[in-house]
Amino acid sequence: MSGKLLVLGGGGHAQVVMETMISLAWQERIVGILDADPDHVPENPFAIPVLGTDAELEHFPPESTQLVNGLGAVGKDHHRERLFLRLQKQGYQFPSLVHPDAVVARGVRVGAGAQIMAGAVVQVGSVVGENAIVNTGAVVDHDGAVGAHAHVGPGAVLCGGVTVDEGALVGAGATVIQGVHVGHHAVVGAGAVVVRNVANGARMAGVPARELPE
Ligand code: JB2
Repeated sequence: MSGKLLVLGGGGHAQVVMETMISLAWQERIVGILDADPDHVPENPFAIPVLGTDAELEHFPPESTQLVNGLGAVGKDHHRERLFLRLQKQGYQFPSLVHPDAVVARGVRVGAGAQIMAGAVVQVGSVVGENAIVNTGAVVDHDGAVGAHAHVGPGAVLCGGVTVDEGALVGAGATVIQGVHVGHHAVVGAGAVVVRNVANGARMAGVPARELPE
């Protein structure tokens, strides 16, 4: 892989993304951070400069520059997902990011821009979709499917054969038992234990997890 790399967003998730990029020895290629609010980006320990807003992309065409999505929060407006899709449509490529201290079984398919962070384990037969996050220390056991733009939070566990559809969030430390299906853009709260299928867009919390009212 070659070419310049820009990080989108400079907040909490971007710090983890940048550490992963440094761990992959990509530092020579990282030219900077673009952020919607460039004056309030916290300093990063890697001395990666903030170049301005996404308007700066006009100086970094897709032919020479690849992007890394540093927005983490899934949020109601699906901003991380929309930003990825808009810039992908403009021709930008998003390399997948697999931390050298993640364990990814042979044959696992990892989509464009997917991010698998330090200490995560993705077991045999699984698929991680484009722009999805398997965050720090999360587990996707055998035959799992993490849909495009979905986020498996830090320390969450998907048991064997779990499917998490597009744009869904499984919060930190949650457990989803084997074979369960989590619908698209559903949200599973931190620490929940999901024992039944989750409807599209539902919000679940508790042990065992129950659907929260709108
Ligand atoms: O359209 C945008 C845009 N919208 C917001 N383009 C660019 N280039 N940047 C954008 N941003 C910027 O993303 C915001 O101005 C802000 O600096 C950054 C988001 O940072 P924040 O720390 O608020 O959220 P985060 O998504 O990086 O991290 C959250 O989610 C992670 C998964 C935190 O809760 C973390 O603790 C969590 N691990």
